[in-house]
Amino acid sequence: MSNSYDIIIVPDPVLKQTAQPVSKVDAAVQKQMDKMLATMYEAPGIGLAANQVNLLNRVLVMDLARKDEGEAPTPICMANPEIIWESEELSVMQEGCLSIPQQYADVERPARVRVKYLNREGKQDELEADGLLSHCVQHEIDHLNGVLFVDYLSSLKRNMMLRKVQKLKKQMVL
Ligand code: GNR
Ligand code: NI
Repeated sequence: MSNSYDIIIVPDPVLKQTAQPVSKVDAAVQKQMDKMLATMYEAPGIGLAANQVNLLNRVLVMDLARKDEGEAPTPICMANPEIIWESEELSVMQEGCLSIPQQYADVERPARVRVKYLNREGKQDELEADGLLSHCVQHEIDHLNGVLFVDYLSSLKRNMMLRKVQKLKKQMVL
């Protein structure tokens, strides 16, 4: 009956798995999207992918509105997202991940992307994103492909961050 999911923290095999396309956006998928949004807002974070809540369908949610600064929510729900265009220009931004708590690193990605997806109503839609939204949607699609932002770092940095999260888990700081 809970209105939110538990967020999976590294290491967990579900975070390395590829999520499968949804055949249609039915009531169950809409309910999942709503519950993922609630989970993301509660965390709080600006994006959440199905793998992070132990589900392996290609569903993600995002909202970059600053609720703490009084902005109205601007939820974006996507099923079966596909990057159909990416800029040659690259962008470096500091990223974090709810599945790798309290760890942050610069990640380089295409600066702008165009994404095709099914929206919450099951209709084809497209989003062209730049800046933080571009990093976020690419970060979430990576999750659906079993890829984490630390996978772009050197193994030294990656292992350091993963060890820090283990230590946090053991100290029960979470
Ligand atoms: O809350 C989040 N912030 C963030 C910042 C920069 C780039 C990507 C993100 S997504 C992250 C939430 C998360 O882990 N989504 O998978
Ligand atoms: Ni993440």
